[in-house]
Amino acid sequence: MKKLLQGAIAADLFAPLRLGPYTLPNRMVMAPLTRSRADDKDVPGDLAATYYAQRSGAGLIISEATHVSAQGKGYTGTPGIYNEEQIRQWRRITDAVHAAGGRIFAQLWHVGRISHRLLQPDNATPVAPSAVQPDGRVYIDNGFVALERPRALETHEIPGIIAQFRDAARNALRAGFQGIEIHAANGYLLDQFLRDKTNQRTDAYGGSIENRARLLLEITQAVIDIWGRDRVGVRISPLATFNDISDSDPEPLFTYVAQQLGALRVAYLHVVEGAWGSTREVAGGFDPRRLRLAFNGVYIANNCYGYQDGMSAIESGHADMVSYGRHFLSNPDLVERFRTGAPLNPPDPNTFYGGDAKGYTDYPTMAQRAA
Ligand code: 8OZ
Repeated sequence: MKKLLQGAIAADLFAPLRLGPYTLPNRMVMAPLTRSRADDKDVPGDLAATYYAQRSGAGLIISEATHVSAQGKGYTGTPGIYNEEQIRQWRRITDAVHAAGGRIFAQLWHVGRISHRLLQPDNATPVAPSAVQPDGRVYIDNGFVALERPRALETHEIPGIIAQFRDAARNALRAGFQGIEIHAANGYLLDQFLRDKTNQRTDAYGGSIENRARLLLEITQAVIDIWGRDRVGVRISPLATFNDISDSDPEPLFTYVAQQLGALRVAYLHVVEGAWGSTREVAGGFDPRRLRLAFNGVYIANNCYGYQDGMSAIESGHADMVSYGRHFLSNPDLVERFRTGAPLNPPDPNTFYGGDAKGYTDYPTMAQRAA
């Protein structure tokens, strides 16, 4: 039994797994999903408690990306975790998840340059490692506007960024989460520091791989100081180009990141394999197994997995857990459906972002559909 819990012998999606202090009932993770239903003060709504509780059959839920500060915001309708009202509402959400038998980690997020003055406190220019303008648009009020050229953070401002994550991690503890996932993926601030298209700094936070990884590792250590290493995970997306990001040589960069996170012995490494939301096969990419070997801890695979390839990922030892986004979005009882081979509800992209209960809390379980 002990061996099984450690994942050392053959297992499948439905085998329990020991993750830090927790025994997860299965290896299916609900991936972090932006749903854009928070209010204009970045407070998650009441429906969020129902939404997450409905998905408590997941071995682990990762919350939607949650900004650590007002500065870390880049979209309308995303929640924060930097004030009392937000903490109170997150507490209601985590209580609902626990009442339904689930576990939920908070995903902590700073968007960096993927923002706009109109979304920033005092209409300040968005911050980034370097003043490199992203190609892209941002939705504000009723339409899209172009992203702006960000301002490069001064070296003396870096401790303030680390403090934003530290404070948010403390808030998440008070809000009743089971752990933290640090969002270092998909072209947001920490990924902007990692990759050389967006990091052109000449101080200790730019240049070499070691320097570009420094901010992520310092933030990870700051969050560990509050939560302990075994309740902190990190999400990366080495080959994703979403949000106009890339690196000239991603393999050594992300192998180093995986090694260093392994040395810190964090709870898990969550990897968006390939191109976010589309395919795991990317021309000129590298085999994510290298990351797993370098990390040497619990590895969560993500990106377009289904039942069959998810099972194979676990059975072959490629991954310890698999995270599902769209499937969990439209199937609150996804674990049961996979277990029984039941058909899946298709997700409706029109209700992914913003709106109300439609496409949020009204996807039926198998039992509800049968009734
Ligand atoms: C889709 C739309 C808005 C944000 C990410 C937080 O990619 C996101 C996100 C995804 O990690």
